[in-house]
Amino acid sequence: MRVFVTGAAGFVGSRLVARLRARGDAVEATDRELDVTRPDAVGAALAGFRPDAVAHLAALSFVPDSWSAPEAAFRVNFLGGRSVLDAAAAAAPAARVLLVGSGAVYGSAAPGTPPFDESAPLRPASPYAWSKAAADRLGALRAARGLDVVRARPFNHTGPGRPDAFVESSFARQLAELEAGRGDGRVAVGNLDAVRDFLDVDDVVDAYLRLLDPTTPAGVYNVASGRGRPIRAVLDGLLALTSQRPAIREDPARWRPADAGVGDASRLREVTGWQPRIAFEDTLSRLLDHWRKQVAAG
Ligand code: A2R
Repeated sequence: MRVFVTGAAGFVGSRLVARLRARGDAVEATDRELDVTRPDAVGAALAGFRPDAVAHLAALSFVPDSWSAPEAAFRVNFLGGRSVLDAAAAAAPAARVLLVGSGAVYGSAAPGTPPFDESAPLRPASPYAWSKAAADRLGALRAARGLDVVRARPFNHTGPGRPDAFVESSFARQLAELEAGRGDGRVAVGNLDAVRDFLDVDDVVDAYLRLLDPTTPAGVYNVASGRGRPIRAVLDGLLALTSQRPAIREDPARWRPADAGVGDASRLREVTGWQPRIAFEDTLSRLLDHWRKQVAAG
């Protein structure tokens, strides 16, 4: 298959490209050098490559940044998505388009609420989530006009290389630093009662490979474990992997009221046979090892 990937240098995109190439696909891997907010450039690139499938992952992906720069989030995440959809309709109208959105489009629920399935109303609660919800709605409109669009709504995913702006990677980095004798013996945390749904990034890439398959029916798919984990359990999981016993310091800058974001991926499982294969403990272990190496390398 010929696959055109945006956001190919990112945390997920780099792994997706490696998997596609390993199975023999011809891949056009693009990132910042092809600014997705420039429709003409995206159109020319797609017309030149003539893909069978497009995986659109380019985004500004960190939610707090979207509060400080909402225009940028909207431009890249919504208008960038529009560029890709329009370019595909014009230059590769038969291509499967995988539009990677976010489970954040559902907003948040009280801890203990059942997981969101794809029929849950969209209640996005940040500029990031608004921009992803807008792109999702546009994807649905383009699909109604005949474009072969799959909208993915991934929940949290992590693994080695996840930036430490994200909570689980921040904990792992701090513990690796304590092991190396750095820091003040404390780990800074936000609200440990928040509940999130974590997958290993490699399981998410596996889901995207199935969703890129043109025999998978188009539509909308959550990509989620279905299991809510309090952030406290993520910290405990990492503490089980180290002899460090740090004090916990609540960082007011990271603190938010506790809420839950958990997805129901029954549809993805039933339609594609996908299931997560990597135990969360293994994901945390690889994440911590990654940070140990980073810290050792300075
Ligand atoms: O912001 P950078 O310099 O890290 O570059 C990101 C890139 N990107 C763009 N590419 C083309 N044109 C743009 N205007 C543009 N703005 C940003 O997209 C980065 O290399 C890539 C996205 O990768 P990450 O931020 O590492 O996201 P991740 O975790 O791989 O998530 C992939 C998708 C995104 O749509 C997320 O919103 C969703 O999964 O959860």
